[in-house]
Amino acid sequence: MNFRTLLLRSYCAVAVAAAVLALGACRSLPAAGGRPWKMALTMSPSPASSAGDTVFTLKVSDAAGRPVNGGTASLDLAMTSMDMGPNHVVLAPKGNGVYTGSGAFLMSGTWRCTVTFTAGGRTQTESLLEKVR
Ligand SMILES: [Cu+2]
Repeated sequence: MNFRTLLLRSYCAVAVAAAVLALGACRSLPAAGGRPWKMALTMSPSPASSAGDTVFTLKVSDAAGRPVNGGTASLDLAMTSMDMGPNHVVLAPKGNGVYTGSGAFLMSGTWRCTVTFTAGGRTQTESLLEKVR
């Protein structure tokens, strides 16, 4: 195993650990303690592809499960392995706590998708990792 292989393996281990952390944090999100909302992000296609645009759908609900309307929602997309510059996607309100928008993953690989949601003077951010084809 040469140095390059070792580096790649180290990177993969870190990426997997980060993915597990991100997903774990997402699933076990408490409604209280500074995180007022439950946010679920889905993508179409899934997994996302660098060959075309991806449609993002964010569903936001409060601690009681009621949809949160009247907020502003956006996404920032960044590769974990390199700086590709800013990639900001604004999500438009569709009612019933749903916010949608489309954006482009410019390369295949692992991307961090950071959601920022603001309503009633509070902001919550969450991120997940997407393996883009
Ligand atoms: Cu890249």
